[in-house]
Amino acid sequence: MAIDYSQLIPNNVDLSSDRRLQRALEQWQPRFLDWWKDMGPDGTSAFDVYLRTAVSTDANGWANFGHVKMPDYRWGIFLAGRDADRTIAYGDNKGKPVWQEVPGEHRSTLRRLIVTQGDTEPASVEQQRLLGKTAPSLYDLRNLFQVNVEEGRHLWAMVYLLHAYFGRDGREEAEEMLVRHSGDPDKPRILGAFNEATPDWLSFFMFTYFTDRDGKYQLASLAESGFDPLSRSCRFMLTEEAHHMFVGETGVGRILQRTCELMKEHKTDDVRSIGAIDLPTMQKYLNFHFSVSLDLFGQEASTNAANYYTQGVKGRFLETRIDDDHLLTDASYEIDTAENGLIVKKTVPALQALNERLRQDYIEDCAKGLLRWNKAIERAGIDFEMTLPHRAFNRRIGAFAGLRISPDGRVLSEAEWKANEGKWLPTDEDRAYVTSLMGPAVVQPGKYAHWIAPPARGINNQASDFEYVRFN
Ligand code: BYC
Repeated sequence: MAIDYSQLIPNNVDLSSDRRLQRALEQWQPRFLDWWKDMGPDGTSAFDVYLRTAVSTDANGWANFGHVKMPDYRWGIFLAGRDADRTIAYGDNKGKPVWQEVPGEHRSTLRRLIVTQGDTEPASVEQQRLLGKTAPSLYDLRNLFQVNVEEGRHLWAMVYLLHAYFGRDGREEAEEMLVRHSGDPDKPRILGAFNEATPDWLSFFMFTYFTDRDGKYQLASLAESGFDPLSRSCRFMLTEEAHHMFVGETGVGRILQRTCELMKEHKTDDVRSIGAIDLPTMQKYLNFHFSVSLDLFGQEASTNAANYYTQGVKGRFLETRIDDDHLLTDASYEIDTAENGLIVKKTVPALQALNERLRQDYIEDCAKGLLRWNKAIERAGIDFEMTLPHRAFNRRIGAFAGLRISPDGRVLSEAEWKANEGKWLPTDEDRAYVTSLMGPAVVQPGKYAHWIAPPARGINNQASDFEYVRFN
């Protein structure tokens, strides 16, 4: 269904046929816009930004480009098309038709998952609120804003589900989405990574590479849900998510490229003296964002995850492409866990290991970008390799939470950890240095901050000096 942009809330869910729901969402809308004004990208409401806006959910419809003021961005509700024959692919309900309404027995589980998912979306916008002030180029500024408006729209997608299917509780949860705030000591966001600061662009690129990639894996698992409206929302969100990870991968890649160029040009490793971000500091930022993102997958052995699967509420990554019985009642899976202060391998029932299995899929995906970054470093003739730290490094959730583990996976004493922590994670000094490079936003079309290389090509193939943002 094409999207009617003349409506207050653009949508492809035939919202006007349900007046009550439409009214409820129209009441939430001004609160959302107030939140965007107060907590979204600071001081940007007059800017015209070259944004991609979805006009329909088919392949040609979701990438329409034009200059838009962000408060006027057509936030809306888009669900991927319905497959009338879709059945639940796994668990106790395998083979049964998917649910168009929420089954009573799964109501609280589904609500909780939707709230957890929804909470991350405005959280990331809050985390990135001030980055526009120090954008390294108009190209990057535009990408930041694209990510921000899409996270806002993802919130809309989850709020629609809460309003449409969870009655009064759902409406209350939708209100709470705008009351919790990233890093707020009294009302924090639900998941840890979304309460960390994103104060500089290196953090932003690492966040979009690592944390948005958790989004990809969680959304893909929720896209397998037996609750069809959730599945359809997540399928459409995934199309948008790909760009966020692209921003992260190319952003980190462009910083690496610039650093390597300057190392060669000045024949030095000491690039801080010439205003670039040194490779060891980039590795520390990587270690931080990777480990914080690993926590987002939950416990290694989880009965919650087993229940979600058995009930048909949340599946595995690309569930239907996996060649097994999709019941997992007799299967086992080997996980890394901790016992008596040591990292050990343990075979557990596969149903309990679903968080860990998803984490493993995620780790393998993360490694692919590092291969590309390392090739670029090698091509530059520089002897340095970016690596993913061990999955147990710097964890706060799960079996390794109480342990001190080095990036290469050795269990350490507290004293050893303290003596080396500053080599592995960004220190205050590192953060101060990176922050010191974040000058006023670079606003001349085609110009870039000193510490980052230009992109290989423009958005939507625009020329290198295209005016992605007009400030008015
Ligand atoms: N922080 O059995 P477990 C994205 C709690 S990112 C705090 O493992 P479960 C995006 C857990 O709640 C994707 N608490 O739990 C990216 C549980 O509490 P109870 C977001 C945590 O449920 C960038 C207890 O520990 N989407 O979209 O299997 C920008 C036991 O744990 C954490 C989702 O996360 C944590 N990290 O797994 C914008 C999908 N981890 O029951 C957006 C929805 C665990 O003891 N969420 N706990 O009170 C889920 O599927 C699950 O809630 C989780 C947790 C995978 C997160």
